[in-house]
Order: sequence, then C-alpha cells, then structure tokens
Amino acid sequence: MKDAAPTTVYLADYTPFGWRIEDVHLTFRLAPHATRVLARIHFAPCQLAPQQEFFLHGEELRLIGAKIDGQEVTPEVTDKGLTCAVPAGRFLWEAEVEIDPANNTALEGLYMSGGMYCTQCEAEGFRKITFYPDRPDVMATFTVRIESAMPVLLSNGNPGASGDGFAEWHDPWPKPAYLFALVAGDLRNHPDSFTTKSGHKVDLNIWVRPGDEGKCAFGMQALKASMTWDEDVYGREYDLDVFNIVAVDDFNMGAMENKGLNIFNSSCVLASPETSTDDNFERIEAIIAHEYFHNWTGNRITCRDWFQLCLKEGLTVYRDSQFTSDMRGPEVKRISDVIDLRARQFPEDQGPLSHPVRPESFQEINNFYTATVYEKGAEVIGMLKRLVGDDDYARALDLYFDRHDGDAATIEDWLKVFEDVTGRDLSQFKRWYSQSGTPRLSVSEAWDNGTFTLTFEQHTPPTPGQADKLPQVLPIAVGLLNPNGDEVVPTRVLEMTEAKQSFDFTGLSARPVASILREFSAPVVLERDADPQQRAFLLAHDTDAFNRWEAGHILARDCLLAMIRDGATPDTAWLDGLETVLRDSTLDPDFRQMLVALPSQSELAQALHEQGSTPDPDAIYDAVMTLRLFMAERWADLLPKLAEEARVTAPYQPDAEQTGKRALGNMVLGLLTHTDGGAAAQAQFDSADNMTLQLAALANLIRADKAKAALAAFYDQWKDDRLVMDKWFGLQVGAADPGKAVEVAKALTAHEKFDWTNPNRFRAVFGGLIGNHAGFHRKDGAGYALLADWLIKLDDKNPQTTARMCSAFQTWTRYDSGRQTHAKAALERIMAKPNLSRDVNEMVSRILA
Ligand code: 0A1
Ligand code: ZN
Repeated sequence: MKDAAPTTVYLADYTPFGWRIEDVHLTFRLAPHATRVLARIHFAPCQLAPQQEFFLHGEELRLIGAKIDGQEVTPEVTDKGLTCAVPAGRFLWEAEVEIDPANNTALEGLYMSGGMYCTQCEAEGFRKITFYPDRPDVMATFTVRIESAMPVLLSNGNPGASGDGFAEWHDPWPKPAYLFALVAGDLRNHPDSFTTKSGHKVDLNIWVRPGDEGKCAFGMQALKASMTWDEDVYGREYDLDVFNIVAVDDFNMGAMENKGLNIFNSSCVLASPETSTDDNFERIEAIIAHEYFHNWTGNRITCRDWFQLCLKEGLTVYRDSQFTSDMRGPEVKRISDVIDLRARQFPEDQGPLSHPVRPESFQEINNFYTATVYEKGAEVIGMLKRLVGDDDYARALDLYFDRHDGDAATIEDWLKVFEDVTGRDLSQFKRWYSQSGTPRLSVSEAWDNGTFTLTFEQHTPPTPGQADKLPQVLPIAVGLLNPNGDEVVPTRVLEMTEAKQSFDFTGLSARPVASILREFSAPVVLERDADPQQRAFLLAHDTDAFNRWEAGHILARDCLLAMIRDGATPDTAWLDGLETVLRDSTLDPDFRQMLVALPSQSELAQALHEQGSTPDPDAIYDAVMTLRLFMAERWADLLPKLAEEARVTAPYQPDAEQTGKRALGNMVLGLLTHTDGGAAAQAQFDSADNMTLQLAALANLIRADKAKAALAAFYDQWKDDRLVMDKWFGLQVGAADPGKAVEVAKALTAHEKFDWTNPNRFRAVFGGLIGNHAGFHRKDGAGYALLADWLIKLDDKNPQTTARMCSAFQTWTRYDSGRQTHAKAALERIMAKPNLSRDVNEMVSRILA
C-alpha cells in the first residue's frame, strides 16, 4: 500500500537495537492459507538503562497471541509492527501469528511456488513471517520445527530430529533474520558430498521439482568447484554438515544466500546442454559461486545496516568474478564484465537513478539492489587491490575475516583493515563509496627529447543530490609500445589523486604509443583524442587484451556514430585491421568474436547524447544493420573459414574452449544471415543438438523473417519446459524487427503460456521488449505505453519486480521531445495508479525528478 508520505531512512540516523537476542525458536504449522508461526525468543537488554517498551517489525501478520515470560500481553499493533511494554531484564517473548503464503504474490516472506512453500527474507521479508527486529545487525541462533505433510522439510543449519509430518533444524551460527529460510515440498534430490581441507564431510544437495533431476549435475559441479576455490584462494572453509540448494520457479531475483539453504531462481541453477545455452551455463556457474561465497562475505560477516549492502555484494561479486576468471580465462571475463558495467551501471550512474555505492538514504531498500551497489561495488574492490597489490590485499582479507567474523560490519571496518595492513590513508579513496556518478578522465600527451608525459584531468558531472564532486583516487594502468609494436614500458599503475596530474616516462628512444587504462583499471569514461591510426595500431599490437579489444570497440563505435550522424560509409581501414586480427587463429575464438560484436544500440544512443546530439533509435538501428551487411559482404570469403574454425566435433561441454568456438560460430551465422536470407540459420536450426546452436539459429531466422516454421517446431519441442519457454517468449520480442516488437509482445501476452505473475515469464516478454532498443523506443510511444500498462497491472501483485523494470525508463530524457512526451505520459500514468506500491513510487519519482 502506498504510504501517504513515504518515509525516508537515512544512514546518518543509525542507532543500535536495544536488546540482544540469545536464541530464536520457531515452529511452523504449514497450511496454504493459514500457516501458524510460533516464536519463542529470549531478549536481553544491551544498555545499562534499558528501555521500557520495544518495537518489533511485522507486516501482514495476524497476531493470535503474545506472552512475555509466560504472561499474556496485548501489544499495540500497526501495519508496520508492534510496540509492547517489556521487563527491564532478560525476558522470553512468545508470539503466535497466522499468515497466508498461498496469497503472497509479492514473493517476499513465506510464499508458495508450484505447490511448494519457500521463503525470501532479504531484505525485509522476515517481518512477514513473525514479529521480529528485522534488521541485519540483530544476529541470533535459530532452531526451527516444521510441521507439514510435505515430504521434504528444510531450514537453515544442520538437521535435527525428524519423523512423520515434522522436521527440526538447528543453525549454530548467529545470523540476521534476512538469512532465514524454509522450504517444504515434494522435491527430488541430486546428492553429493564434499570434504573440506580440514577433513569435514559436508552433504550437498540440490532439490528440484520432479522431472528436473536431470538438470542438476552442472550446478553440483559448480558448487564443488566453488568450495575448492574458496579454500584455495581465500582460505575459507564451509562450516555446516550440510549445504542445500533449492530451485524455485517463482523468484524475484537470481538467487539467495540463506545460511546453509540457498534458494535459487530455477533459471539460475537448472541446466542441460539441450535446454541451456553456453551463456546460461556460465551464468549458473557464477551465481552458484556467488551465493556460496556469501557464506563468508555476507553471512559470517554481515552488514550492520542496509546502507552497507555493498560490503557483502561488492565483495562477493568481486570474488565471483575472480572465480570465473580462474575457471574460464581472465581476458574474456574482464571484457565481458566491462561490457556489462557499461550497459547497466553507467546509464544508472549517469541518469536520474544515480546513487553512491553506499547510498545515504532510501525509501525502499529493495530498490537499491543495483548495478551500482553490486558491479561498481566490485570495481571499487578491484581498484583497492590494484593500489595495495596482491599480497597486501590477501593480508587485508585475512585480517578482515579474523577481526570481523561474527560481526555486522561497515565500510569503515572494511577500509580500516586495508589501512592497518598497508599503513595507507584511505580517506580519499573512500569517496568511491560516497560520491555517485561516473568520473570522466581526459588525457593529453607530450613528447620531449626522450620524455613522454601523460597529463590527466578528472571531472565527475553532477548527479541527483550531489552538485559538486571532489577528485577521486584513480589507479590508471598504463603501458607503452614502441612504433614497431613492442612493449617498451610494461604495465605500470599511475595513482592519480588530483583533479589534474601529469606523469613522466623518461629515457625513451622514440615517441611511444600509450595503452591507457589497461584492464579497465578504473570505472571511468576515458576521453582520449587518439587518431584512428593510433587505435588501429593498438588493435593490432596491444599486449593488454582488454585495451586491444577496446581499441577495436572504439573504432567500431566511431564508425557507427559517423554513419548515424553524417551518413558516412563504413570505415574500411578499421575493417581491414579487424580482419587481420580475425584471421589470426592463435587468438582465442571468444576474444575474436567479441571484437566483431558491435556496440549495443543503447550504448550508441548514450554516446550520441554525450556528444550533444539527440539519438534517433531508428537511425541507430539502420546504421547497425547497414554495417553488419557491409561486414558480411566484405568478409564473404573469411566467414566460412571462421565457421570452420568454430566447429566443435567433441561431445558438448560448456567449458571455455567450446563456448568460445560456438560464440564465434554464432557470430559468423549472424553476419551470414544478412546475405543468405537465413539459409545457414535454417541448416543450423535443423541440425542443432544443443540449445546454444538452436537458439542462435532461431534468433537469426526471426531476424531474416523466416521463423514461422521454426518457432512452431521449437514450441512443439519445448512447450513443457518452463525455462526454454521463457527463451521462446523472450527471443520473439528481443529479435523482432523494431517496427513489430510491440505487436509481438502484445500478442504473446495473450498466449496461453503467458503467466504474468511468474517473474521469469514477465521478464522474458518485457525484458525482450526493453532490450529491443528501437522497438521499445518506438516513435509513437507504443513501447512505453505497453510497458506502463503491464507495470501498472503487476504492481498490485509484485511491487519488487515491477519497480526493477521501471528502470527501463531511466534514459527517457536522452531522446527527442516527441518520445519524451510519450515516456513522461507513461511514467505519469504509473504514478497516478491508485495504491501504487512504495517500491514503484520511489523509482518513478526519481526517474521523473
Ligand atoms: N543477496 C542476493 C540477492 C537478493 C537480493 C534481494 C532479494 O530480495 C529483495 C533477493 C535476492 C544475492 O546477492 O545473490
Ligand atoms: Zn550477492
């Protein structure tokens, strides 16, 4: 329900809770519409002068009765929680409440999905289960008894007694309520085990719906690889007798790190070669790792308050990126992380939703599970590691785990371990946590008699609530190449702290070519007036894979911008340089295909906007299509050779080697489709024996407007597989001709398999629409209007997913006045919805501000 005046919570207002919780005992008597939750909790006052009453959060709970030390009490209950007079000393709180999981469509708290009970408590869902101080700094041990006729009954920690219709669980590790979890259902198990370095045997289980048993093996392998990696790289062992993962079909996010009982969106754990693409496999591996790594960075050390969210999320994303790098190769991983950062975090940081990595206020914390907190949060850790070096990073992390195990910690605690280990003053570095916006870094070069000078200037444009910015600490990794392409100065990290700063390289015999911001060593926009020859030189010779890719990427972007702005013809010098790289079969196929993947249409829109012109989505789309056709024609003899190199003959494996080859092959197929009318795509579709090839073929058939039969065949083959059906829904909208995307989306919402209350299905269709840049930003506003219609509809059921999808509108002021008028009307229509959720109200207000 919309608050009359939504309340804003401030970091500066943090105050500790007045009591410690010694233990929590919960009994669940499960029933779809009338689950009873009985809580027995020992509270002990923290202060010397204890308060006389306490407040416990509680929402959508029917209080049946409450007692303190065995005496009935009558607390004052509101829609936010209860207030009750309490004794001065230690006391036992008992409360019985009734909840309605079957009608919980927000998917927060205890809810039902496909007949099973499950929970989602982060960030503030536990208050929908029982009255409790639902804040991360209140940590307690939990003992849980589940009473239900369901065959599988799970909760956190280690299993205790169980029997007909009940099971007990005890979690010995104190935890905040957001890590609580419960699952009850008719589930099948994929079991395995892992023995930790110190010899502790851990039972591992992946629990799924009957029929999904065959899709667990990869997730299990990823889990064991993660457990080994965290022991080897961070010295972290698992700490319970059992680790359970459950796959759930209805889930707002990707997965959740509940202690000992991770709950996953089924799309983020279930995999098989026939039903999952290589990208799905890689993402599943990364998410399993991410949730597992939270056991130390998030669970053993948690956050004092939700403003510190990046403490666990930035670090855990950083750790899962390191893991993927180690599993699949650092170069391609770094490039794809930067592509993702620029696609999701940069627009956020440069638009109305911009906020610091550690926000200072919020109305609804669920709106702050953002690319800024997660991905920029991880970038900040990468910079810190680069500044202090690998050894001191390892020492600082050891100290962090030693010093803060069992704590609810802050960013100050985190930075302090680095200060203590290195003796550095990190007060300026800390601005990365408080200052929002993407710094712009410009560079100029000078050459004087053997000395090469780079002069940098940094500047961060204003963001909402922050007009003036101070200089930040920027680690700028630079290497120098001499004119024949050899590296004369290997990578050196320049530490920039001023608004303007110069760095000299002396004793050089010839003017070098600088490779700047290697490995994308800081999350900034680098403004460099390099001429195309210099970029082509770096594309040909840079020893840093990221900058080699970046040189090609910028050439591609500039070529497209010139085509869009001035109607220029494609830059053949760049294409010839690119061709030389593509022909180099010593290079990783995945790296080569990344070089050919053109900048996304929204990146081009952003670039045009930055250059002061108004992006026209249709012109951007046309330029990309023209360029792709041009490439396909120009490379008519190269493409079949690449296709041959990309052929995989061995049995399917989702490993880096095969994945890279298939990615190259699918890139070739995408270009060929521009010239062969879809013949190669049809052949690939007919012979495909894995989803990576099948789906790419289908996408190209859609683009070639030859997909009618293939779409029907695909539907027939996969209509009973929920996750593949999501692909079928999403692809039709995402790959549609922009002029048709809205109509396709509309038609799909009338399909019998369109279940709009399932977040995955809703996101398939509308995420597909949002991803179809020119389709969503259609001139007549039909894309905006359709999305608004459905967001308005979904808000009553699921505010969290609705609010997340509102971010599709965050770039609306970039476009022409006609589109702006349509977007604004759509946003205002959302704002005017009766009983608009707090989640959506906050998002749309910020977007319109
Ligand atoms: N902590 C989880 C993601 C997550 C966050 C919020 C949720 O509900 C609001 C659910 C899951 C992670 O980082 O994986
Ligand atoms: Zn996380």
